[in-house]
Amino acid sequence: MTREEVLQVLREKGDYVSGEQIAGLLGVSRAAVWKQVQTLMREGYQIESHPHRGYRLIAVPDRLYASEVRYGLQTKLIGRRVVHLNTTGSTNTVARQMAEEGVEEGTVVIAETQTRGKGRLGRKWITKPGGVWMSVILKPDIGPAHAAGITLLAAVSVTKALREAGAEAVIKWPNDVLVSDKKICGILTEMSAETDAVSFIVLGIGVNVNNDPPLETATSLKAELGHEVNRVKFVQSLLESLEEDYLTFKERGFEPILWSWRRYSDTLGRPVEVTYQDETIQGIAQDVSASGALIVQLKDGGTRKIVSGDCIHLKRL
Ligand code: BT5
Repeated sequence: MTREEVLQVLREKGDYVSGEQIAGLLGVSRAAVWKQVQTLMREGYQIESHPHRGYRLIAVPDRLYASEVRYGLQTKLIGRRVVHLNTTGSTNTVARQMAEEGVEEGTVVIAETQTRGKGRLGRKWITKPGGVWMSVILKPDIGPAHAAGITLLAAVSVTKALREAGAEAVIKWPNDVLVSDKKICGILTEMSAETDAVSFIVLGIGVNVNNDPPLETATSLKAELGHEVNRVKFVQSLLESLEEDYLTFKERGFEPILWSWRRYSDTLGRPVEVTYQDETIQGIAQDVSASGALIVQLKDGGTRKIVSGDCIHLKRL
């Protein structure tokens, strides 16, 4: 018997339930039930314990525990397994190790804080308590050249979840989601691949939710909405939109995802400055390709296809 099972009984009853009844339902001793109740209380669950009436769940902690995230989660694949850590170096590193050990697709690693949050190209990702820092293990049937498409897909899913939470989110190529022109989310897609096939992808998603924005150029849901949100609900909504988009991609490829991306994109149609491989170019962002590359129209009329780089939105003319 696990504490999750005890928690589930308490949740379903919604009122007092005796230790004896729980013990009977789960086929264990009353002492074993009490032990799990104590563990739950240590984790921050508020449980009232009454000598005659039994136990009653009063409040759940503001933690992204697996038992919270999975409770009521409407997905089949993404989040089948959730691993919660109070703190770790980087959820992407933990997820990569798990993927190498063969963990199933859809596994999610979530941490309350990270000590070495990673951005792209060795940059740092600032991780404050109150945000959502997680990595999802995916095993898409694609070649390594198409992995960037997964970043675009995730940006679409995050944008949908942020909009559902009430923020006017838009996408900046390649891996940022912005609200009020400030970065609310960054995505770090890492992969392990053979020459012609991806063996797994670690999709790292960081969203400033109930934390204060860590930089001038950043914002958070709390800062935008003026109040905190329920992080568990936000993660569930994010995992649900991610599953929807990922299943669409599995069935029909990147094309329908690209259409959503174009709709949510703040980059397309704009003058942009893109830096990649020690080169900086300016032009108008025209489109994205099926593999996630940005197509930029240069002043001289030519076009450039940029697979990965950093993009700055310039003022519209
Ligand atoms: C990213 O890199 O935006 C990818 C961020 C991915 C973070 C998640 S959290 C869960 C998972 N585990 C990890 O270790 N990472 C992933 P990039 O495009 O290189 O942007 C990095 C830049 O964003 C930094 O140089 C800062 O300027 C800015 N930045 C850092 N922390 C930020 C934050 N919390 N909010 C907004 N901007 C931030």
